[in-house]
Amino acid sequence: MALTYRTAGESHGPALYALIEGLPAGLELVPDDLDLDLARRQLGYGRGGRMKIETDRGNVRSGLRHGRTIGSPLTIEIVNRDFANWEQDRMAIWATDAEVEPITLPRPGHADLAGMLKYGTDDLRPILERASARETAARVAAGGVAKALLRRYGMEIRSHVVTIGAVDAPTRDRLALEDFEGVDESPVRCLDADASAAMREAIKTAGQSHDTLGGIFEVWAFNPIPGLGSHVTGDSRLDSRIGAAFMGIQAIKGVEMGAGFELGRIPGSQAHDEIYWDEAAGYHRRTNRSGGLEGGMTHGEPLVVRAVMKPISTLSRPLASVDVATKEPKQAFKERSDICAVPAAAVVGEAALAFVLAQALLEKFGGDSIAQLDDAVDRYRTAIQQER
Ligand code: EPS
Repeated sequence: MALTYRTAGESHGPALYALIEGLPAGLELVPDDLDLDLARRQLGYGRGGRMKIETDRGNVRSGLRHGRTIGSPLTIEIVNRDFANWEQDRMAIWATDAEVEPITLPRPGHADLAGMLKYGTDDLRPILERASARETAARVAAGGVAKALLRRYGMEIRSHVVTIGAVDAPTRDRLALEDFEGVDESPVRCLDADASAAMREAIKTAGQSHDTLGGIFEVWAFNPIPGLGSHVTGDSRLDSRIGAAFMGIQAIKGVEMGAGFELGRIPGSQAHDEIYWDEAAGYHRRTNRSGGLEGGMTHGEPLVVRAVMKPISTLSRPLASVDVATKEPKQAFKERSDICAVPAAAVVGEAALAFVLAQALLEKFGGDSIAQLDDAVDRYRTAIQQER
């Protein structure tokens, strides 16, 4: 059975849910596999008031017994504490006598207008509730499960923020797993102390001028087993799946792997990663401009994915819009939001990459139980070891 996940839940509804199918039986999980990443997603300088209300925790509702998966669908619930403030009126589940004014002033950059047209609603609330990046809490919980599976085979995922607004961190090419140790201590999850301070300042200034900021983050997967993904079809190339997973994150407008768009500016002699072999390291590269993928397959160097997040589209000094009820020009709707959520988006990116890699792992090695998966991975590793 293929590994898949779905999420459900509204931003101000009772809870968010992730439903994961296709996990092998016998995978050990502990609450921290879900909760540490859920807490990391809530951090970052520039988050709004909502993060003070919520303490996101993954409540497992099915699929786990005595801390191990049993092969059945795994359901994770993340309660929205804020629902208590909405359930009487704006987000009442059942028909209510409460007076709730429709919101008719769509925000430029948000799903509001297109969603209203598509779903035939004169109120943008039902659109924004599901479009909200609050949904990413459920993805992060699913990613925590994927990370636990990958960790068993030595694969580790990390992320850092490289740009916020006009502030770029110095470029770092060959990062090691240890380089990420202190990244969560930076208020913007940036590896460079000076850039971190400048990014924080930029967010503060943006907030003071009623503005918002986007940025760029990078996600790394260390020690990928070589040969995950495939060159044989477009949709089995890992590049295409990683691209889709990242572009599917709210507010992401571009993705690149390795040297990405820079590869269009340099000749082939400088673009590709030359191949070396020695007894100790086996096949290896001294550069990683491919970002760990050739022909849609992992080749053993770390995966490096970079994504750009546009600035949050809820502005406290709103942009021009149109009242959908009257067609009069008006300023867009405003509501509590973040000034910058790029540090959180990087944690969501980790979950996206982890899930794609976990899918590729199970696709290649199969198995209904962890013991069967272990055997298949061991056999393959022995076989490619002999190649070294
Ligand atoms: C978010 C929760 C939301 C927003 C943000 C992300 O909470 P609220 O709307 O109640 O303030 O802070 O959502 C958006 C950026 C958006 O555009 O909707 C979260 O948990 O990440």
